[in-house]
Amino acid sequence: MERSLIILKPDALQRGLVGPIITRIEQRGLQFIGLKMMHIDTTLARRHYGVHEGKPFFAGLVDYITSGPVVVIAVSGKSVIEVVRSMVGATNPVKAAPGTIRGDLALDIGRNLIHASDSPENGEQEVGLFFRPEELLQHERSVDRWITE
Ligand code: D4T
Repeated sequence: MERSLIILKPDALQRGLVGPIITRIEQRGLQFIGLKMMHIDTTLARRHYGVHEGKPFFAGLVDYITSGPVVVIAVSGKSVIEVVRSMVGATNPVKAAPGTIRGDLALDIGRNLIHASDSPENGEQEVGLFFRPEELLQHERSVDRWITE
């Protein structure tokens, strides 16, 4: 089982796109194990985007992700990293395929609506960074046998 951290970034909330984006993820059959609204502070933003420290877009990225409330979601399942990344689309919405979240709903790399973990290792690390263990509710769903064989 993999875990992925999804962040619906401040533009998703401001634009009223939380519902439509969550609906896409939920309708795919993915299992949510954690979900909350929060305001990311600078310390957490710098940790989360630490790999980009020193790059020209780093300051703008931290400003953007800390500019308002976000919704963070932890999802769990087989191949969930690849499944969610393919639903999200390319980092730059200009290059994101139609049918993806960014390809349908976003236009600018600096306002690309959503984050999703890019490897199983980063998924574990990021879920641990944004959720306390007691906030994660792994549970059985009776519908799962109709979603995975
Ligand atoms: P996030 O991490 O926000 O889900 O985006 P991605 O995983 O798709 O892409 P990323 O880590 O490479 O980039 C993080 C974040 O930085 C912004 N960015 C990126 C930017 O503003 N200019 C750039 O040139 C790049 C590469 C967009 C996403």
